[in-house]
Amino acid sequence: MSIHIDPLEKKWIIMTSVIVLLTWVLIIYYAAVENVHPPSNVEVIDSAHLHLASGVGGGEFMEDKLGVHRDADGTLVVTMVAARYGFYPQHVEVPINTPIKFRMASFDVLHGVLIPFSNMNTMIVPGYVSELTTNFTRLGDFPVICDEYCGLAHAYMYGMIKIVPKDDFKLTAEVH
Ligand SMILES: [Cu+2]
Repeated sequence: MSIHIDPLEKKWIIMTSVIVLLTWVLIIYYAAVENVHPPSNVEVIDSAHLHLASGVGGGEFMEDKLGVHRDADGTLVVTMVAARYGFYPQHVEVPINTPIKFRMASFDVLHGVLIPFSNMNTMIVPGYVSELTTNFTRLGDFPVICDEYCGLAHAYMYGMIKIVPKDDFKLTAEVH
């Protein structure tokens, strides 16, 4: 017994199957080869009180604690606030070929962060801390771009990151 499938229908079955297959191949390729994964950190914070020492987060995102510092275990951490319309601090400097942990929080609305030529691309959702660790492999200045529409001046929301040789890197401030 054979089922009759209209030739046009058959064509579409093949086309959609190819698209689904291609999508899977690309997802697996980017995950395995380019190290692109959805961020998995789930950590809540009170976005309306980022500037206060009290409350969830314990003042981690207070103005004087932002920037590059070293964790207790020696990891370099970049603590950053995204707010309409900028990243704070606006300029950071990190060494090449070193794992850098980013911890970011939004002060107001949904933002995104993207750094070209790296796998850095995540959303910064108000109420949550976005955390991801990445490794920069190119020297130079790169823009830190907001890639989630956040308001009228969204197109002007960016910061700068400078990737320097390991020997040239110096922590400007020891913040914990
Ligand atoms: Cu933005």
